[in-house]
Amino acid sequence: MTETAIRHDWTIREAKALYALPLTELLFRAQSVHRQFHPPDAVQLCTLLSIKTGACPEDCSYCPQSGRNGADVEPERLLTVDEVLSKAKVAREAGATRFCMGAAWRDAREGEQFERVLTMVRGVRDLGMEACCTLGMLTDEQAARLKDAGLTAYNHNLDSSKEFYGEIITTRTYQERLDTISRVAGAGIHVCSGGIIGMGETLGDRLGMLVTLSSLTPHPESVPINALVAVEGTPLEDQPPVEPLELVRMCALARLMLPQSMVRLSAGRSRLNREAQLLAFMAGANSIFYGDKLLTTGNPDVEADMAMLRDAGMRALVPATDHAAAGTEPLPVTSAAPAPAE
Ligand code: SAM
Ligand code: DTB
Ligand code: SF4
Repeated sequence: MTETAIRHDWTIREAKALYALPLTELLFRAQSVHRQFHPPDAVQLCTLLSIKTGACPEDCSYCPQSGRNGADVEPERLLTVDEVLSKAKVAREAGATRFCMGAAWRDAREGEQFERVLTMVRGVRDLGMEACCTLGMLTDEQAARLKDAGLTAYNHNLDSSKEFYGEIITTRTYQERLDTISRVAGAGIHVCSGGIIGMGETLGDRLGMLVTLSSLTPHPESVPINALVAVEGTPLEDQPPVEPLELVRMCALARLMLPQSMVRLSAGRSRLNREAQLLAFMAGANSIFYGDKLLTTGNPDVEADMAMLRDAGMRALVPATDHAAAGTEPLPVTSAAPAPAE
């Protein structure tokens, strides 16, 4: 196979043509690209923690944490540094290499709360883990301070296409999302940006989001692909579940259009059986949220994920940068494939 170019000029038309390929052909192409840029047997394990839950002023119609939606989420103040770091230690013990802290804010707070988040970031880095935050919009100064604290990545999703965005959120614009992403990249922090499928959008909207992500320079370091978790009390509570093969195809398109990015099979994994998840890995997904909870909703048990990876003979990814820095070989993985029965 010829070497894959990193492109910033994908069109919806091209993306639709790929999407329409027979699944076997699409998987083959996506896996061929995957192997040029990533080990085929490794999955990044990222653990999420909601550090500030609920009562968000934004009106994102998918989100159980919006104070304008009627989901049964108990609002919580910003956690203490100790509370967060004790969860990060548990995640590290379980094998996670990235710890992602999410806050239900429109924009990151100033003052003591922001200082606290910076201390959390430093603490997570001191534990030897990658640190990611998602705190809403940022100023240039906040982005620079997060970078100084050692933040690895900042999650700020485009969520869908520019055209569909106004249907799901009215309290901010697509351009504001792009502006924050550009501030994050400008500060030298890796961008984590993806979206949600299953909100009532068209295929063109799903692929339009990937076209926009691929137009960014550089491409986002990671791209979470979430299937809507339709939470009771939100305006999207009655959306039908995403068909697993649509999620698999979406992962394949993300892999083909964003060859170097980590493609994270994110929310909605609880509804997928192991075989569907393994198809998504074949399609180029190489990262998951790992831990019994996402922010406010459930996620597969750690034991079930370990068993899935072990039975598939796959391993947890160890960040290359940490290896290079430590001059070490990849850690032995708790999920090492068992010897076949004699
Ligand atoms: N408030 C910040 C923001 O919106 O950027 C950070 C937290 S927010 C919960 C992070 C992301 O979670 C959203 O951008 C959305 O993609 C995802 N998300 C929220 N609710 C979801 C749901 N019910 N199903 C799937 N993904 C969801
Ligand atoms: C992302 O794209 N998905 C994560 C993370 N980034 C912050 C959040 C998923 C949230 C699912 C609904 C919940 O648990 O509240
Ligand atoms: Fe708030 Fe983020 Fe949820 Fe939107 S997605 S309501 S900004 S927490």
